[in-house]
Amino acid sequence: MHVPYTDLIPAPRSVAPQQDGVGPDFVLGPHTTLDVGPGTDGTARWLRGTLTPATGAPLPPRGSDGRSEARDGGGGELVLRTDEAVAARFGPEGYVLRAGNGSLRITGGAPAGVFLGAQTLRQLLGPAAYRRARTAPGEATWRVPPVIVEDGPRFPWRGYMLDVARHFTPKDGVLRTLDLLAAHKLNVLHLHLTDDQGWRIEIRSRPRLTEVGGTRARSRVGHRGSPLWDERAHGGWYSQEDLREIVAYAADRHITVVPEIDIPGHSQAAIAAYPELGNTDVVDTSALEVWTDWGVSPNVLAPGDHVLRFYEGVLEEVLEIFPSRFIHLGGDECPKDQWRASAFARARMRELGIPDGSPPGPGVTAGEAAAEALQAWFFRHFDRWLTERGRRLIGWDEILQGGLAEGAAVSSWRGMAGGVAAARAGHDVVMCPEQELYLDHRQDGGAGEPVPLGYVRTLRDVHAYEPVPPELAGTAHERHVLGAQANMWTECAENQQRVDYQTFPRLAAFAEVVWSPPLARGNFADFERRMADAHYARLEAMGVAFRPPGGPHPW
Ligand code: TNX
Repeated sequence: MHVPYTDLIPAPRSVAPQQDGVGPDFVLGPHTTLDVGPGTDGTARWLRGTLTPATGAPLPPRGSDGRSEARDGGGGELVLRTDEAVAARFGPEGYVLRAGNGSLRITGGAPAGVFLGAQTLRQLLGPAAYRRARTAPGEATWRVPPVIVEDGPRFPWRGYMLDVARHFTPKDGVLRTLDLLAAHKLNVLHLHLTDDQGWRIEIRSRPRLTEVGGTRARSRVGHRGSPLWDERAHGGWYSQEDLREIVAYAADRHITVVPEIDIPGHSQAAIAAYPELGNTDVVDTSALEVWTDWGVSPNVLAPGDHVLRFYEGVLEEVLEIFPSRFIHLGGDECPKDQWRASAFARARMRELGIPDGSPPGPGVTAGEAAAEALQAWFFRHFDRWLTERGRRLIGWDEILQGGLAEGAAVSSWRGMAGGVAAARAGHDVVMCPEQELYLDHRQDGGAGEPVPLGYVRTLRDVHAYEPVPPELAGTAHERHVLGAQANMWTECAENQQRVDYQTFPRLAAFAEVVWSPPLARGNFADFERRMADAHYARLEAMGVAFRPPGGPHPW
C-alpha cells in the first residue's frame, strides 16, 4: 500500500509512524470538525478556502454540530494549536503534526508553523487535495495514517524572485505564485518591479512612471534568433490596490513580499518617464524611450540631490504598501561611463571628497574607483534613510563596491564570494548565485530546451546546492547567511507557461535546499522517487506547466 508520508517535499526533519495506539486513520470527511486554537484562525480560513473545495469537507467549528468526539468514518477532529515548546524546539515556523485515533493535530511554534503544518497535511491527503473542485464524489477518500511529523526550516529566508519588469505577470499570476510558494514552504517573494524595460508599480505622486514607463514599444521575446523574437509592444503594471492585495494574500500565507526598485542602473524606464533623472549633460534623455532590447542600458541615474529626493518620494509610497523589513534597491550592473563623462557627476565626486584619482584596487582604474564610490554614495544615503524608518536595505552584491553601507544586506548573485565578504564584515546575506540558482538558465544541455541560454542547471544540480559556503561553515559568520533565493528572470519567459517551465520542478528541489536539514534532504534518487510518486501529480493538480521528467515538449 502506498504510504503518503514518505512522499513529503520538502523532506521534514523527521517523520515516523505512531509508535503505540496505532488507531484508525484520520479521515477528512463531511463530519470532520475543526478545533481552532488561539492564533490559528488564519490557517483555519486557509483550510476552509482550500481543502473544502477539493474535498467537500466543510470543516465546521468543533461543537457546532454537537459532535466533537472522534468517530470512525469521517467524523474525526482536526485540531490547530500553537505551543511555546514547539517554538523552542523547531522555531516559530516549526510544527508537529500528529495523526492517530481518527484525529489529526497540528501544533505550530507560532501561527506560521501551524500554516506550514497545514501544507504538510495537504500533501498527506494526496495530489487530488491540490485541485480546486471535487473530482471524485463520495466520502472518506481523504486519509492520513497514524503518523508523527516533526519539522522546522533550516533557513529563515526561503525566497523566490520573479522579474515582472522584463515581462509582466498579471496580478492573478502573482497570487497563484504565492500559492505555489506556500505549497513548497517558501516564505519570501522578491518582486523585481522596475528595470530598463519597464516600471510596474503605480507611484501616485509620479504618475508618468507607469503611464510612460509601464509600456515599451517593442518587445523582443524569446532569445535572439528564436522564432518568438518579434516586435510586439509589451506592458502592464500593478495599481497600489493590486499590490496591497498581493501583500495581504502573501501575509495570509506567511510570505513576505520584498519589493525591488532598482537603482542607479537598470533605470531607463524611469528616465524615459522623467528625463531629469538621467545624465542630461552627456545624453539627451528627453529622447529616450523605455528600453526595448535585452542586456543593460548605459542610461543610468544622475548622482544628484534631485534624484535622491525623487526616489525618496517613490520609496515613501513603497513603504506604505510593503511592510517588509527588507527593501531591495538593486545596485546591480550599473554602467558608469556616463558618470565618468559627466561634468555634473565629476563635480559631485569632488564635492563628496571622492578624488578622481583615488587609489584604485586591483584591476580598477582611478576613474572606476571614483565612480564606484559614487554608487556607494547612493546606497549610503538610502541605507540611512531606510534605517531611520525602521527598514533595512538589501541590494545585489555590486553594492560592496566602493564600500558597503553600514546596515545593508547583500543578495549574492555573482557567485558566493560577495556573500562571503559581506558575511565576514558582519552583514546579512541571501545566497542566489547565478551559476547555481538562476531559473532562467536552462535545465538541460540538450538541444530541445526552449531557451538554450545560460549555465546548465539540472534538477539534480539544484538539489545538491549548499547555501553555506565552506569559508563560512562553522564560523561565527555563518549565522549571517539568512538563506537562499532562486531567481526567475524573464527576458526569455514571456508568459506563465514559460515561467512555469523554467521554475518547476527545480523550485521543488530548491525548497528542499532551504527547508530540509542536509541529512533529511537525502540523496537525489530518493528525491526523484518522491517527485515521481507524488509531487509531479501535485504540480499537475495545481495546473503547473513544469518541465516533464522525460524532457521538454516540442513547443
Ligand atoms: C543578471 S542578476 C541580472 C539580470 C538579468 C539576469 C539574466 C542581476 C542582479 N542582474 O538583470 O536578468 O542576469 O540571467
